[in-house]
Amino acid sequence: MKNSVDYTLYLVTDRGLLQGRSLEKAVEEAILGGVTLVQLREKDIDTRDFYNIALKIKAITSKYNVPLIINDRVDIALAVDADGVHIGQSDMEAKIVRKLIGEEKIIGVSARNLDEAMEAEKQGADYLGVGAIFGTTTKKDAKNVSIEELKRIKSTVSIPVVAIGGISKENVSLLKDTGIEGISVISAILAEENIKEASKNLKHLFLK
Ligand code: TZP
Ligand code: MG
Repeated sequence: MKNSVDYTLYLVTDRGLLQGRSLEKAVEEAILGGVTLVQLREKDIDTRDFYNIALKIKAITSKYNVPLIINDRVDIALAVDADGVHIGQSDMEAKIVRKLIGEEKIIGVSARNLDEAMEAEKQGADYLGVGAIFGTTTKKDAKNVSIEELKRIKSTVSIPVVAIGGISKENVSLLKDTGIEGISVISAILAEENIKEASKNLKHLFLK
């Protein structure tokens, strides 16, 4: 399964952007619009709440056969039998996560330059999230990564690469000749009134 993951349109969640709408409904709409992979990303939340949300989101992603990745938390991923974990540069290292989570699960690593990308691949990452490519207000401490660096990473590593950070319908076409496997998006999907249409539109613009 982990070798056949479709990275084309990778939704990362942020409940803060939903303006009262439920995360379950938002994720379902996004999947109906063409999202191929979902990452549950929660900051400042109690473990039990994170677990309960993860269970609910897992029910939706399983219904549509879309893989679910959990941000940072190996324990939550194992507890809900998610498909994998996404870790950043200050989280536990990929090789340690691999020992805990096993060979079958997906490990994604955030990389901001070629060195981080190569190290993550060496440690057994299954894919890389590279960004922030465009300016973003969703992650306050995000550092900018140029499209040139993204291309360098893509042409050096053998694992799938997704771009993240400020990707919108206005700029997604700038990523088309980079060769990346997919785009990872928060606000251009979840802050939109019509989540399904926004997803459909982004996917179309990225693939066209
Ligand atoms: N990592 C790098 S940028 C970012 C993360 C989690 C936020 C992306 O959010 P948006 O709203 O798609 O810019
Ligand atoms: Mg992290």
